[in-house]
Amino acid sequence: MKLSKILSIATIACIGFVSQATAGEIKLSDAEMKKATQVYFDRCAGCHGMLRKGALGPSLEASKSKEMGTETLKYIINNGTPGGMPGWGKTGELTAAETELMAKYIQIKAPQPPEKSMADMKKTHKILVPVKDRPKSPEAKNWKDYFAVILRDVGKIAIVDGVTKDVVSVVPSGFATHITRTGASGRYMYVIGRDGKASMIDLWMKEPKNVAEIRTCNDARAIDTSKHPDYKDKYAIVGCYWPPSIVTLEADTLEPLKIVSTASYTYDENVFTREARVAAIIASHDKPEWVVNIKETGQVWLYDYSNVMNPKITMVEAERFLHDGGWDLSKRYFMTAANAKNIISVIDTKEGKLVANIPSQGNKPHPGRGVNVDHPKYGPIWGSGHIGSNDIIFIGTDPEKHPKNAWKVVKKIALPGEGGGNLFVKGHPNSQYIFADRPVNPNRELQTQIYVIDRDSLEVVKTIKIPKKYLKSGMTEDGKEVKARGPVHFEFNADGSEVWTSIWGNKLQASPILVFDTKTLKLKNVIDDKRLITPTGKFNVTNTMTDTY
Ligand code: DHE
Repeated sequence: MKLSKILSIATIACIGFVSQATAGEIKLSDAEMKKATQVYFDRCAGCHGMLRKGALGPSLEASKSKEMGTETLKYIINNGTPGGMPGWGKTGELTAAETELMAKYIQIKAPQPPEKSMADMKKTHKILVPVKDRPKSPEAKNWKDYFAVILRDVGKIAIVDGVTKDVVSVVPSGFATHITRTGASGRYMYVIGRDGKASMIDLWMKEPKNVAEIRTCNDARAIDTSKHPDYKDKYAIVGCYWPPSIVTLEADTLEPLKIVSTASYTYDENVFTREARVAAIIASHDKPEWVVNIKETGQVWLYDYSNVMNPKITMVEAERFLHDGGWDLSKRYFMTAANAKNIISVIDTKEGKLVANIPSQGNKPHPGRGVNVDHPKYGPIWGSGHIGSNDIIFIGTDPEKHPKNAWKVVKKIALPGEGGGNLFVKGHPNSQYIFADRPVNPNRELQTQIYVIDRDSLEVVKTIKIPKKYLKSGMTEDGKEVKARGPVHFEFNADGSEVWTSIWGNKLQASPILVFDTKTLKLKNVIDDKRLITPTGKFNVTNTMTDTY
C-alpha cells in the first residue's frame, strides 16, 4: 500500500468525524466527504481553524464561502494569495480534482470534531521502555550535540549526531510531526505530532528510541517541559488545537495528569470561543511556570504548575491570534506574534503582565522563536521576519539599560526582491551572522536562497543560492513534478560554529540537510541519507535545553 494511502487512512481514523454532505445545490458523496475532511485537516485547519472561524487565514464559514462560489474558491486554492496562503494546486500538492473538491467542501457546514476525555487518552498511553530499564548514564559521547530532525510527511524523527553528522537513529512519531523540545537536563527529546501524539526519545541510548507515547488530543502543535530547577525533568505539557486544551504529563513516562480546557472568551469583545487553540508554549527557567499562547482569545496564560493538579493560571490580555514566539535575551520577556493583527505582544513573566503590543511594521510576523542579539548600539534586541512581506524587524528588549529603545522597532530591513515568504530567522551568540529563509516566497529563485544578516550592521550581507542538485524534485502518482521548496528553518550546533538548514523536499524523494560554517559561510557538509524524507524543523539538544536562539 502506498505511504500516502496509509497516512490518509490513519489520519481519518484519528480525526474520526464526518458531517452533512450537502449544502444547497452542492452535494458530496460519503467518500468525497471523507477525503475532503482529511485534506482540510492536513492542509487548511492549521490556518483557518477546525470550525473554520479563521485565525492566520480568514474565516471559511460556509455562508461566506458560498458567497464566493466554487470558481473563485478553486482559483484561490490553486494559486494561493499574496498574504502567504500556498497555491496548493500550483505546487502540485493538490490535484485539479482535489482542488475542486475542497472548493465545494468549504461551502458545506464544518463538521463538529470529537471531544476527548482522560479515559480516552489513557487508552493510548504506552510505556515502551520502563524507567528502570533505561540507561543509567549516557551511552554515546556526543548526545548533547545531537539534533532531532522532523521528517514531516513520514511522521518520523531522525536523530543526527552534530559532531560526526551520522544519522544515529530514525524513530516513529505522530502524523506530520511538528516540533520537538528537550527537558531541562536534555536527556529526553519530546515530540508532538499534528495528530496530538506525544512521544519521548531517550538520547542516552546508544541507538535512541521512543520510551513512552500517548495520544493527548486530535490536533496539536506544541510541547514543552518543566524547566525550573526544582521541577527539572518532572512535567511535560502539550498544547492542543483540538480539543482546545492544555495537557500536563509526567515527564519520565508521559502518564497524563491533568487536562485544562482553553475554550473561553475573547479578551476584547468577550465572545465565547469554543476553538481557542493553544499555539506556542515556552517554559520559564525562573518560575515553575509555562507561558502559553491562547490563539483565538488573545490571552497569554501564565500556568503555574507547582501544584500540578490545582494549577494557578494568570490570564494576560494581549492580542488575538497569538501564534509563535520566544524569550528575549534575559528570558524574562516573552515576545510573541499576534500574526493576523501584525502585532508583537511582549509579556513580562516576572510581573505577570503585558508590557506592550508593538505594531510589527510588516504583514504577518512569523518569528518561530525569533532571534536574540546583544547589539553594540541598541543593546539587547529580538528579531522576527514576516510571511506576507519582506520585512525583518528588530525590537529593543532592555528597558533598564536601554530605555529609549525598549519595546520599539529599532531597525527594519527588507529582504531583497518581492513576495515575502520568510518563516524563520535564527541566531547564536557565537555566530556573527543571523540566517533567514523564505520557503513560501512564490519566486523560485528567492525561495531557494538563504539570507545572511550581519548581527552588527543588521543588514543582509549575503545571499546563498542553494545548488540545484540539492533541490530534488519528485513525481506524483498522476505524473506531476513536485519541486523541493528550498531551505527551511535553521539550527546551530552547540558551539555555534555551524548552522544547519533542511531542504524542504517532498515525500517521494529523500532531501538533504546542508551544514554551513558560520564564519566562512561555506557549505561544510551535506547530510544525505535515504531516510531523510521531508526534513523540516531541527532542534539541537544544548540550544533547545538552554533556549539559545
Ligand atoms: Fe509550525 C512552530 C503552528 C505550519 C514548522 N508552528 C510552530 C508553533 C506553532 C505552529 C503554534 C509554535 C510552537 C511552540 O513554540 O511551542 N505551524 C503552525 C500552524 O498552525 C501552521 C501555520 C499550519 C498547520 O497546519 O500546522 C504551521 N509549521 C508549519 C509548516 O508548514 C512548517 C513550516 C513545516 C512543518 O514541519 O510542518 C512548520 N513550526 C514549524 C517549526 C516550528 C514551528 C520548525 C518551530 C520553530 C522553532 O525554532 O521553535
